[in-house]
Amino acid sequence: MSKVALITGVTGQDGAYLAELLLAKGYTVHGIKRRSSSFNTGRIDHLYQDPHDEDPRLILHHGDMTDATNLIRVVQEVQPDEIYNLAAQSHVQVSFETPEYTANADAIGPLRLLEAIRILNLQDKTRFYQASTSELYGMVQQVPQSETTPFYPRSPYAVAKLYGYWITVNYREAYGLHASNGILFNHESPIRGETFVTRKITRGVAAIHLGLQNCIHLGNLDARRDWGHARDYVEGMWRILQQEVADDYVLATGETHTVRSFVEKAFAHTGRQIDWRGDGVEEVGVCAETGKTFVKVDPRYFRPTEVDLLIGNPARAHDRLGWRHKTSLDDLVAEMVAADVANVRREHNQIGRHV
Ligand code: NDP
Ligand code: GDR
Repeated sequence: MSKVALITGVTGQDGAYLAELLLAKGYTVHGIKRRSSSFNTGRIDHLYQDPHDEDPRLILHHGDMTDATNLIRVVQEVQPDEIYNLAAQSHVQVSFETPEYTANADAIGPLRLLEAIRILNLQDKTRFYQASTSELYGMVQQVPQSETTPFYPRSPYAVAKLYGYWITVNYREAYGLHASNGILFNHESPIRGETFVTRKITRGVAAIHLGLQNCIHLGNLDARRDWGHARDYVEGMWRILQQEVADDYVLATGETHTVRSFVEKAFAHTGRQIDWRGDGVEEVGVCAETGKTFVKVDPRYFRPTEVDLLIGNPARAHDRLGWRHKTSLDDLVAEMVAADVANVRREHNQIGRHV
């Protein structure tokens, strides 16, 4: 009998990579997707089979993290061996604009799933993974950040995820659930959402390279992040749920880089060197060859409270899970820029403007 997994957030970046990984491992994969007025399954269309096929291995259910009855019904129907709770309003800046919704989906959402496991008496069968985040560390207390570093969340998103983290720990301790947190540092890919900084940069670099855009507008260039590849991190999620005893794990590369440095690396892949002039909101990135301004700072993208420095210590995951990130930042940037040059070219060719 193949194992059965339920992935919330299956239409997102991580959901797509995880579904692919679990299908390759022989799982039957159920995913929850939101109803949308337009198609929202672009990231998993290549994995999806006609539901009328005899034995589909990827099955989608409509649902929402804010709807407890729906979640209970789906969990009851699926009877999963493993639940990966990846669904969330995952954009930090957007959480300042939609704090209550973010709390409902990102904090109470995991509670609803944990309760579903209890209500349905699945605590001996179903293992639970909660998508926790390095944003929990927020204000820098100590670096590198590990499972024992104190939390100090700095956004409504991070505060909501703090509840998700602790309710997962609490249900493990109170009811003996096999429930684990992956405290994942930033991970990116060619299918990263377009409004996260890495993808915004690689799409912008591609459009500038093809002569379709003049400039990228960014916020805080000094923020430092520990960026890995999503493909490597979903492997870590799976390994976390294969442990005999549930626990919490940091997944990170152990390196940190500024947003400014990510910009330089991305432009370098199109043969452009960026020189920086001015500082603060006046800072611009100028193309060394042409003198054109390719990057401008726009305070609109500054956050009311920022997370300045993230660098993870993945020693526990190395030792206990045998997990290591495989993709270097340079390879990640190269893959993202190449994919976006192809994407932007295709989009423009489709509307008859060949580039
Ligand atoms: P994405 O934003 O790409 O995907 C989020 C997924 O959640 C999408 O499928 C989205 O659906 C779905 N979703 C959002 N709100 C709801 C809701 N109310 N009900 C049901 N589904 C919902 O995020 P990632 O794949 O990058 O991240 C996966 C998880 O990991 C998230 O919980 C995120 O907070 C967390 N995380 C991510 C990190 C990263 O660097 N990527 C690092 C640490 C944690 P739709 O497609 O319709 O929008
Ligand atoms: P983050 O990712 O907030 O770390 O959350 P994001 O890519 O949005 O920001 C990273 C850093 O870049 C700075 N920045 C900008 N960010 C965006 N989005 N747009 C800009 O124009 C811009 N300019 C500078 C930000 O201020 C920030 O410091 C991501 C999400 O995937 C979360 O769900 C996840 O929990 C964490 O990573 C780990």
